[in-house]
Amino acid sequence: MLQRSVGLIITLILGMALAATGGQAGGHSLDILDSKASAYNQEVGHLLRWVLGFAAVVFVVVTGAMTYITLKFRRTGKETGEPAQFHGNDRLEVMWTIIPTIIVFIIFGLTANSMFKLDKPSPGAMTVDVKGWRYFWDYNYPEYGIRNSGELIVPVGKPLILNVTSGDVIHSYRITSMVGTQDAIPGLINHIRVTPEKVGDYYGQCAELCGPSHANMRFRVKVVPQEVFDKFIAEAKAYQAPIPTDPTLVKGEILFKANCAACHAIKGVSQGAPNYPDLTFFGSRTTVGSGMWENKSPYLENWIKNSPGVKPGSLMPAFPQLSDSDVKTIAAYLLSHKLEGLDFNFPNSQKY
Ligand code: HEC
Ligand SMILES: [Cu+2]
Repeated sequence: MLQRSVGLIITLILGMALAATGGQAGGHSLDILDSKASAYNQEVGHLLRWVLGFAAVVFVVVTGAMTYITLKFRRTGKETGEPAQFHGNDRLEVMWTIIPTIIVFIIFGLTANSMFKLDKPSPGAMTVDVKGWRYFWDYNYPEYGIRNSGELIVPVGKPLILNVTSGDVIHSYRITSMVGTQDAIPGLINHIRVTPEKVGDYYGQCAELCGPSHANMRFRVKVVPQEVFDKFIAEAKAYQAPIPTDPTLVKGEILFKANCAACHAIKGVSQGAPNYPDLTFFGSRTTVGSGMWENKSPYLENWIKNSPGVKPGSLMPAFPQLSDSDVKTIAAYLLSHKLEGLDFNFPNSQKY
């Protein structure tokens, strides 16, 4: 018991130290209270400070009273018989009922105030449909007729409404440093309203145990300047898969059509199916395996060759029948599909 308490206290202290230094995770500095990222974080930070303040007062009063009483009434050895006996103290009991009640009402008021503030309708908001599948996230921009998987690209400073749902089991959508979690539940649409206020590459993670690769169900949110977003939309809408002329890419397309097209859509090449990632402009994706690895050699080849081997439980089959050179050829073919002049790889300083 004592050991467990000590362990818990050490964990807490380490956790706080980590939080204070901005806990580094894979090059992303995650900070759920980054007040520049969104109004949501600002409100949460504001509430947290109030609650911590009350908690500190309660802590000092309770431990102070306990220390005082323990010392004042400790056994001295000079006692003669039993000390005076009494039952209860009406004034004290009324106080320790009323004061916490008042504190709870204040916190309730502050919380309700923050919730109303954040729940205001956002005129001119952009809608994105977000759908979780084991183990990746799929995005549709209904206003533009664009689909993308794995990475959500949004403009800075524009209100967003994310319609979050799931195609299979319950997942949960969390953009760590920007906004709170919403569950992705089949047949139900939950909304996240947020205005991203800072350009950058945001780390995201499924937050509901959904199977063996739950922990590997990641994603990125790329908050880009409006003009970059406009360019993205224009290019994505007009996207035409290049007709391969290079012999490697010609072979790549044949291999892709034979092995991959039943599941994966590439606009103009294959229909695919909605429950598998869209690979239309995969060359512009910064990660492979749903936020797991950088989208480059050898990660991409390892993924194509044996996806369940590198990501346990992946619903993409392994392809032992493909030779290493075939895999390279397919990788080159996939990477040749990209949006020109757009780079969603941000410098280190802009990862959250
Ligand atoms: C039975 C359906 C199926 C087939 C066939 C299939 N895949 Fe996949 N693929 C998936 C699924 C499911 C995922 C998502 C897995 C995950 O992230 O957990 C995926 C993910 C990917 C990704 C990563 C996408 C991203 O954004 O991270 C690439 C690249 C990919 N597949 C390429 C291929 C290639 C190349 C082939 C053919 C050699 C192929 N796939 C065949 C189902 C399939
Ligand atoms: Cu999940």
